Amino acid sequence: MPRIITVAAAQLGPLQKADTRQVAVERMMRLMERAQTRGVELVVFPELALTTFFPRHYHEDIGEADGWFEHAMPSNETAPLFALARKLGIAFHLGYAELAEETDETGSLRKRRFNTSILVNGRGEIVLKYRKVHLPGHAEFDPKRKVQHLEKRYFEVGNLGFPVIRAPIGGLSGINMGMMICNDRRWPEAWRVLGLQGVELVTLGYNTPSLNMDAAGFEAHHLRVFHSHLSIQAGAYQNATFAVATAKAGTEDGCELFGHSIIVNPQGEIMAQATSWDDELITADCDLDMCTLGRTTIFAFDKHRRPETYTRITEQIGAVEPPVWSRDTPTHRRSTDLA
Ligand code: ING
Repeated sequence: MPRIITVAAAQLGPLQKADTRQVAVERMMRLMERAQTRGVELVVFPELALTTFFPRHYHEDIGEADGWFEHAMPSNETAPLFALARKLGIAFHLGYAELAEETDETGSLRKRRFNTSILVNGRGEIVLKYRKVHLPGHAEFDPKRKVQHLEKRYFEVGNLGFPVIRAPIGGLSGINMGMMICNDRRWPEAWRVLGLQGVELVTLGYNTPSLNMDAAGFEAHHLRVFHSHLSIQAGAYQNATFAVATAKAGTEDGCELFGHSIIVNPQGEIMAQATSWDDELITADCDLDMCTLGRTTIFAFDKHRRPETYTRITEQIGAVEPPVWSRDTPTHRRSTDLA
């Protein structure tokens, strides 16, 4: 019996600073209703889907930004989306800014802020939560930048790892589901940690500027989308998994975010792509048995991986300078040589 699930990327157009959560939830509900007419069983919404991408705005006092965060989930504003999901029996992935009262690693109870996503099943139950690990940008105001990107100011690094859960979704008794958020998609480590847990469907949302906001140098505009797709297609192929990547797009507060949401299969092929920078639903029928070929041949991790040669990946943070060749440099170095 083929294990087929119909999924959708529910791309959102821009959310302005003045747009309320109700505006965002209404638009997401319309997309979920449209998804239902196409037999969709899982809808993936973007990163920070309830508000404008507020990390582009600087707040001296971080507490002033608390209004951008959800203090509960479901919240009063998101309850109608959960109710519609229950009514239609549709699962969904939602990205939002999470404000939690939680103990930290020192054991002290305090306000903690994360860039979070949840996976909610067709009965409105939260079956998985993920907190963004790779926070791009900077923590302090950067006068050189055209636009700020203050995720390191407003969010802590996610403390839930990259979890995978096998959960019933749609008509299937179990799918190995995993999540990541935006910048995570650029890091092969994130994909591989999910791949090493047998993930079959990675869902992710993103808010990515269409122009390079760093003052660090020119990057040709067409490369923004290319790099996003390259990362997702490579991650899906190299871990034999499907991926649904959903953008928040369009011009928010004068800043352009690109769309180009995609659904990718375990061969790395794009199955569907959004063509607008507005609210748009793209769908695909994913035959999960397609994961089997990759993970039993080229990417049969247990047969081919050599972790003893990968120690640098977990023991180093940044790159180190290589040795300079000289006539008496040995032509090879011991794999454990971390000098
Ligand atoms: N946005 C961007 C992303 O990783 C970025 C930040 C853009 C980093 C382009 C590097 C290059 O897609 C978020 N929200 O992570």
